[in-house]
This record gives sequence, structure tokens and C-alpha cells, in this order.
Amino acid sequence: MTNSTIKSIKALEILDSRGNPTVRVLMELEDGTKVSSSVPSGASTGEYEAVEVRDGDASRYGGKGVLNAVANVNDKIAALVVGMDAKEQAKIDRAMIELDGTENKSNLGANAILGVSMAAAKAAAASSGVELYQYLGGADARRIPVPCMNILNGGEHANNSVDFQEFMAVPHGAPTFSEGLRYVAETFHKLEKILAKKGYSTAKGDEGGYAPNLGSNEEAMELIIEAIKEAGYIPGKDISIAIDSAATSFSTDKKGHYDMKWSGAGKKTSDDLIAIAKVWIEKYPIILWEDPLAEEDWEGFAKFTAEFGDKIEVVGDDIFVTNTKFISRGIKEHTANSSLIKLNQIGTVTETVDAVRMCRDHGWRYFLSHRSGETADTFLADFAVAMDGGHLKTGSASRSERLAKYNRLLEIEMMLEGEALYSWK
Ligand code: 2PG
Ligand code: MG
Repeated sequence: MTNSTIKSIKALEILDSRGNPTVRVLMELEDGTKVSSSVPSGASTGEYEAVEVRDGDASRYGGKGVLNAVANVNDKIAALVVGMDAKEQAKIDRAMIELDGTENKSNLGANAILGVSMAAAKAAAASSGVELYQYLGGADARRIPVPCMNILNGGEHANNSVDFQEFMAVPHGAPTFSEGLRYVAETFHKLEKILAKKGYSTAKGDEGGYAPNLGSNEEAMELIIEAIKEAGYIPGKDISIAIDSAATSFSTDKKGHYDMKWSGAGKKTSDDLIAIAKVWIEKYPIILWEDPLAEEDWEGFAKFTAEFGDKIEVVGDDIFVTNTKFISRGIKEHTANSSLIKLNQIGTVTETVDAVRMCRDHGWRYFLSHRSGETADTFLADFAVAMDGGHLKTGSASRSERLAKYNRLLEIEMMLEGEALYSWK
């Protein structure tokens, strides 16, 4: 037994930022270290994501309860993992994967497994007396990611007339993370004023960005450019724009046919969406485009990448689901040039690091991300610094579960005492 041996694990059902149940894991080590971790949950989920085990008991939370996942931690996983050393992350994660025994973690639940996996990393860091970002990223981890701030929400994250799910302001021209965060928070506030002046709603979507009923998708771009300028910044130089179409959510067959149902723009093919992107990329300072096409539209994705991949970062989210099996196919087929990285899409810290490593080894970028259903857990902030990807997305400048991560990054920047790096890379 070492000081960092896991002494106890206890899970409970808590609520996420949408008021839906999720799993929190409390872990204690032999040396008295105590940590907790909370698991996020998506709305626009990819078909092949690791499975969240939900109770399906309609009498509780509309079937979304996680008491079974909690019981899986308390009974099955605890029996396996208590007595293991929290520092042996890969061993702990592998043991849980084997105990689960399925391809997609549908037996124990990715929500159960990830809670324990993140808690082990946190506990090991605390027990070693180092910050989580250093424990996971090494002593020289010091690049703070550019905050891609989601200031306008649409698609499944809002109840409005915008088809694309996320419009993000990207302050790559700022000198530091804290300045970059200020640039985009100021832009967010300007956007509110502009919307109000035009008589649009300033209600917010799931990730805290505004969710107005606009006349068209393109109007979102115009408004954001106006907000950037009014905040005193130069579009394309100080702040560029990133988009997550989350195209799976408006695809009719997930393969090459779409219906822009929220705006009423109607039926489209992959080629139509690529043509729209061409106009936008020429007209606006777009730096990154995530899920421009749906999760099974490998062909459309590759066409998009062939057309724009030398100009912008093309990110696959639903299509890769942080899974090396799909990322490796994407690398072979030139499907994209970057993968989104979400811990709960794959379900363990080790496998998430493997996905990052695969991207890095093949000259791809990787984009660290929160989920639309979040908690105040700040694991992602440390993880993003540790993975050194140069950018992350964790929502707007509103809603505490989003700000918790940005604020933790401010704290890390301060702890680095002037040694922090900040660059799009
Ligand atoms: C996405 C995410 C996070 P969700 O599509 O990238 O912004 O949304 O968590 O709903 O999948
Ligand atoms: Mg996405």
C-alpha cells in the first residue's frame, strides 16, 4: 500500500446545468486526500459515443435518473478499484474497461467510469502536491488555450431560428489568456446591446450564448462582426470566428442530406452546405469549422476538407467521438484536420489522452471541449492546459458552469507567474 492507494469511492446522483441527473464521484486516498469529480452530458450527441447509463424509470426525472450508474460505481467499480494506486491511471482505466466488457461502455456506463477515472487523476495530483494540469501535462505544461467563446447559440442548444449550433468568438490576437478572455467577454456584452437595439431577444441557450430568432443564419455572422468592431477589436486580427454547425442535428439521413429546419432554409445536400461555407469563408474571418457535415457523411467531410483544409481548422466531433478507431480512419481518408476532444465521449482519461496523442502524432490539431450539460467541475481547464492543444471551448461569458472553467484558466495563468504561453499555434 502507498499513500496514494484508493481507500474509498462513493458516487451520488447530482444535477447538471440543464437540471438533468448526472454522476458525482467522491474519492478518498489512504493519505487522507479527498476529491470529487462530476460528469458532463451532451445534447447533440454522436451515435457512436460511449453510452451514458440512464435508469429509464419514467417516474424519476423523465427516465433520466442515474441511480443505476451510481450503483455501478458504489458496488462494482469500487470493489475493483479500491486498493489500487490512484497514480496508476492507465491500469485503473483498463480495469474498468475490462469489467465493463462492452465496446461502448454500455454495461457500467461511461458516466460511471469517467467519474472514477477523473477522480483518480485529481486524487493522484493532490496526493503528489502538484496542480492537476502539471500532473497530467508534466512540469513544462504552460500553454493556456485560446478561449473559443460561444456567444450565439442555435440548433439543439436553443429554441430559435438558427440552424448552426455554435458561433464562437476566438481571440487569437490577444497577448495573453486573460486579455483574450476580456476581448471576447466584451464582445459578448456588445452583442447583447446590439441584439436589444434591434429588438431581438437576449435570452440565452444551453451554453450561455444568446439565442435570438434571426432572419437567417448569416445574420448571426453579421451581428458578431458588428459586436467585435463595437467592442473595439479588429475582426480577423484580434478576434476571428469559429462555427460548430453540429450538422448531424439537421441531417435527414446523417449521410449527405440536410434540412435547415430551424431557419426554414429547407433541404440541402452536402454540396449545398459546402457552397454556403465557401461564401462565408471568403467573406468572414472564419478560423475553425466544426461538424460542417453530419456524422456519417465521410465523403462530404473529405470534400469540405479538400476545399478549405489549408485555410481553416476543420474539426470532426460527432464523426470521431474522441475515439481512435474513427480518428484513424479520418486521418487515412483526410476527412478533417482536427478532432474535437470530449472526455465523456470515450469515457476514460487514458483513452482521451490516446485520442489527443493520435492527433498530435499525425499533425492534426485537437480541440478540447465541454458538453452542453455541464457542472462546476473544472477538470477540463486543467486537462486542456496539460494537453497543450492551444484552444478550447467551454461556453459563453455567462452561466457559472462555463465561467468556472475560464476562471480556473485565469488561476493557472496566475500560478505560472509570467511563464504562461498563449498562442493559437
Ligand atoms: C458540441 C457540444 C459542446 P453537446 O456539439 O460540440 O458544445 O454540444 O455537448 O450538446 O454535444
Ligand atoms: Mg460539436
